[in-house]
Amino acid sequence: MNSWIDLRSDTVTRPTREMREAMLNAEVGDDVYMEDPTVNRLQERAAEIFEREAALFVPTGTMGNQIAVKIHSQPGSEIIVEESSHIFNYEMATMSSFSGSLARPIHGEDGAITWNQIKKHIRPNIYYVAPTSLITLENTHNMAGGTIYPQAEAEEICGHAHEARLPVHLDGARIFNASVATGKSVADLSRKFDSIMFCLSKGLGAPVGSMLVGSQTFIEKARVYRKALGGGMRQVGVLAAAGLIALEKHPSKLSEDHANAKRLAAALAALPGIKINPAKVQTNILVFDISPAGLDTAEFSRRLKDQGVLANGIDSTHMRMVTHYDVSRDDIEKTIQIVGSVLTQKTPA
Ligand code: TLP
Repeated sequence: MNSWIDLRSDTVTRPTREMREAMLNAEVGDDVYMEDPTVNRLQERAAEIFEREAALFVPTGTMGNQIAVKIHSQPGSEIIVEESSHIFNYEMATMSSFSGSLARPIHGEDGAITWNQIKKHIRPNIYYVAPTSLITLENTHNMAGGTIYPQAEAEEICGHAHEARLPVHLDGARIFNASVATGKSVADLSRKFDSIMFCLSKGLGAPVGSMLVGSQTFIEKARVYRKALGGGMRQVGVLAAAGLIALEKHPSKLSEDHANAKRLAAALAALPGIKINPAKVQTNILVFDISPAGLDTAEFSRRLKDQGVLANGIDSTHMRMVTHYDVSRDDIEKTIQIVGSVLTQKTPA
């Protein structure tokens, strides 16, 4: 156990005792032979919860997203992405190296691009341009500060895209946060999408694992690409056991993380030197501007760390803080105090 208040990400959670016990007792088999009963159960439950035909356990969200890109796109095509999306910025340009496609980034207000924007960037199937093959959206949007995709907009995009014979993939790493915040089921939030990736290892708290969800045909193809990428795991029921607890029991805990994020945002907004609109903090992520404080994020992070709080900048002026189940309300109150003292700390001459 360490005593850091770790707000760097919701990926940092440690598995609960219940998860560890489930891992110890997990019934396992060889999942490459599709014989791991715990993995099979997790996949069936994910498909049921999303009201889809099938699901596949993958080691990471990145692998899940990139398998979906590979299936939906053709080499030499363009993929429409939001400018600050994870799939574009933090997945090692895999859509170019693995799928052979080019990203066409579009700026979205609070991370949400609209059909009106997208339609101007769809390139036709003509011999002299690379055609658009896929659209990807992110809900909640990580770098926009955990924002929820407006549902009507997402559905409009899917509807028009399908008329244009274009698939739409959802990076739903934190779709359960969107579900808890809106009161809509994850199935309703994602029904119109051709495929969905969601993470067990973010706010849901599993140590490892993400899921791809979609049609039977999509998942059969995904299994092949997972193997090609070296993601065919063997007695992986030990991980799926923790994943099942994350999926069944942890969505209901996310509202606490959201309340903590809102409390933190309201307090930070009142501090001179910090710019954040607390009304925009909808889930468990805060992104705020510290440039009025006259500090860069490297220095701000260093000062926080000296006082026991871990948080990173996403660029030289913006910090990100993420709440999760290993951060208590008490930790949030301490963080508020510490941020206040960091802002007034004298810069050594
Ligand atoms: N996000 C991580 C970092 O990579 C930035 C984090 O700390 O938030 N989609 C979204 C929206 C994500 O936020 C992430 C991880 C992924 C995909 C990839 O998941 P993993 O890390 O499992 O490959």
